[in-house]
Amino acid sequence: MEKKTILSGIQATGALTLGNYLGALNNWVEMQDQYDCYYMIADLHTLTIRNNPEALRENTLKLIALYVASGLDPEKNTIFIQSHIPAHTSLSWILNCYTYMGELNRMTQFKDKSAKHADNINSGLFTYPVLMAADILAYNADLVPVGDDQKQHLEITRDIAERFNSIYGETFKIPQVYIAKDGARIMGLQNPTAKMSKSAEDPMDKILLTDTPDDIRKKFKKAVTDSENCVRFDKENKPGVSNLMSIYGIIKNKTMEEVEKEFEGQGYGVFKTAVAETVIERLEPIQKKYNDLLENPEKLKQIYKKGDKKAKEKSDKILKEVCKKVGLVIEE
Ligand code: ATP
Ligand code: LTN
Repeated sequence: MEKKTILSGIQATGALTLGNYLGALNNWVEMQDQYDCYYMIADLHTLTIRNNPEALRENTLKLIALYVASGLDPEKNTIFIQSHIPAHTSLSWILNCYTYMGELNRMTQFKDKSAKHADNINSGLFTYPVLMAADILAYNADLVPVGDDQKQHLEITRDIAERFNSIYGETFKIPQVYIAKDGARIMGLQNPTAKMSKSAEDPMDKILLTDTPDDIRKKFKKAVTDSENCVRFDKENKPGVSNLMSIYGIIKNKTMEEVEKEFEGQGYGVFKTAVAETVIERLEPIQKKYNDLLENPEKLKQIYKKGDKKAKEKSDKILKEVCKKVGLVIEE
């Protein structure tokens, strides 16, 4: 039987956080054997906010290194750069003409990012979900593994695909969102009621995958908890402790009850140290591989060139079919 197709991506906005790893990358790694996987660097999406051009270029390559260092095997996965594949922007334009302003206006990410970047509410920020829909539909992806915050973008992708199919006949597969139960939403360490975000200003709020062991220890030590001093899972009333428990549970593969039992009668000091050491242990081999890869830019180039080629072949075919359906003259 043919393998199902997966597509996902991460923006090249800077160093990845533990939230990106546990919510996205870690799950991708687990899926690489069962599916035909396409993982891209969403560099075009990154342009919706102002970037230093040199930093964006550097972050794109670093992100490829991090994909591989986190366990994505370039032999098994198609790892590529979004801007290298013209089908994404071409399809995005076409899909724009099948997307309503009202739908885009409802996107919470647009509202959040407009509030955050009030001086630069550009139309790319508004049509961001349409480019994302194009990323997914250009590969006829069956499954899109993302964190909880991207669910709404998947819903609009499905709506656009269904609308197109109902006008032109079966063209796109309707993709399913895949949100892993654990790790769907890792929260900030200083503000555990908001997600841990790589663009957060406060460095103490986020663990970066490139943080040193000492940074990690310091950040967990200062993580916001509560005054109960009891390791108990209660997201509502104990968001800080519950978040730390989730992090620990995912890495150790333990349920929340098991974590509660393990730390029964012990205070937050012991618990925080255990969480920090667990994270350090998980990140150590990733960091080593990441640093080795960064010293070998030729290898990184080989990886994305190979991925680009395969991604282009697949997406060109689907784009062509779409162009044909809407009435564009195509070269056979
Ligand atoms: P930014 O702060 O630049 O908006 P981000 O940290 O939210 O970035 P994205 O590039 O938007 O990261 O997301 C990459 C992937 O990581 C997505 O699948 C997203 O759902 C997931 N992700 C991001 N933050 C978290 C988090 N705190 N918990 C779980 N998953 C997350
Ligand atoms: N919007 C996503 C990144 C992204 C993506 C995609 C994820 C761009 N295109 C296609 C899955 C599929 C984000 O910010 N996490």
